[in-house]
Amino acid sequence: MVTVLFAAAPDLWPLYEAPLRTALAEAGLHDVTLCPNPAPDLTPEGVDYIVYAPHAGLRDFRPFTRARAVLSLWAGVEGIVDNPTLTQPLCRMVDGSLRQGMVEWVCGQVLRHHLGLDRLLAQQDGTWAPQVPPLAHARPIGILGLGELGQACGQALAGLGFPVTGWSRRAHDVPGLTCRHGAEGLATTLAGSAILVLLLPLTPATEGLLDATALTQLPRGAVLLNPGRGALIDDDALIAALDSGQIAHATLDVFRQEPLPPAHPFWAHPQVTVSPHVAAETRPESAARVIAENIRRSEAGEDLLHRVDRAAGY
Ligand code: NDP
Ligand code: OXD
Repeated sequence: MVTVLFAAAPDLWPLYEAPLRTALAEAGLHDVTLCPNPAPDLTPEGVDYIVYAPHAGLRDFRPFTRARAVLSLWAGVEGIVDNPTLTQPLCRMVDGSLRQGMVEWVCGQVLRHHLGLDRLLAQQDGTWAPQVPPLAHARPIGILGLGELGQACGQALAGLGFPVTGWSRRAHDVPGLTCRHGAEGLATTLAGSAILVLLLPLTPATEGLLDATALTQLPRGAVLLNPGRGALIDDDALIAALDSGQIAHATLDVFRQEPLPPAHPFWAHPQVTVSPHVAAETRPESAARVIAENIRRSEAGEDLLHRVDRAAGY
C-alpha cells in the first residue's frame, strides 16, 4: 500500500484526482491511497509521497518521516528548494504540455513584436501606410536559460528562421542555436538580442540579473519577454529603461508579487504588457503521468526523474 498526499491548493483537487488515479493505475500502481490535504484520517507519518504545489501552505516537512519524495507540480521550485525541513528528494515538473504551452506563448509574443501587430491594430483608421517587417533572419533573439523550456523555445524560433542565441550556466551544444555561457557569454548574448526571452529559474545567482547594467547592454529599442520569474528583473531599472526608450516594450508573465498589485506601475505603463502568469500552465492529465511515473520508479528502486539540484537551486 502506497499513500500519496496531494498537497496543493484545494481547488486543484477536483481537477487532479481523476487524472492521478488513472495515471497511477496505468503505471501499474493499484494499491494506492490518494488523499487531499488536509485528509481527516491521515497522519504525516503515514505518507509515502507528497504531490506539492506552493499555494498549499505546506512548509514543515519534518513530520513526514516515511515520505520517499516530494513531487512538485510546478517547474519552478524557488519556493521550496531552500526549505531546511525538506530532507526528502525533490522533483520538479518537466512535461510536454508545459513545454508546448511555453513554446506557443514565446513564439506568439515574438511574432507580435517582429511583425508589428500592435501597430496594425492601432492603424484601423483608414490610413494606408505599409511598413514591411524584416524577415526573421534579421531579428536576432536571445534566450537566457537553456533548460527544458529555453531549448524548446529556442528551437521553435530557430525553426521560424530567427537567429537564436541561448545562454546558460554550463556549456551546451543545442542544434540550430548559438550557445553561450558565463559572464562574457551573457554580455555577448545581451548585445546581440533584439528580443530577449528570460527562461531562467529564480536562484540567488539569477535574482536581479536584469538590472540597469544588463538592460543597457541590450541594443537600444530591444523587446523583453519574461515568462521566467519576476525577480529576475529589477523593476525600477526596467521602468527607467522603458521610459528612456532603451527598452521598447516588455511583456511580463511573472512578477515579484503575484497577483501584480493594482497600484504597480507596470499596469499603467504604455510599453508594458501584463500577462497574468499564464505562459505555461501545468495540465492535470499530462502532469499526473509524470507524477505516477516517478512514484512507479521509486517503488521499483529506479532513479527518480527531474531531481532538483538543491545546491544549484533548480
Ligand atoms: P531548467 O531547470 O530545465 O532550465 C534552467 C536553465 O537556466 C538551464 O539552462 C540553466 O543552466 C539556466 N541557469 C540556471 N541558473 C543559471 C545561472 N546562474 N546562470 C546562467 N544560466 C542559469 O528549467 P525550465 O526550462 O524547465 O524552466 C525555467 C523556468 O521557467 C522555471 O524555473 C520557472 O521559473 C519558469 N516557468 C514559468 C512558467 C510560466 O507559466 N510563466 C511555467 C513553467 C516554468 P544549465 O543548463 O547550465 O543548468
Ligand atoms: C511553474 C510555473 O513553475 O507555472 O510551473 O510558473
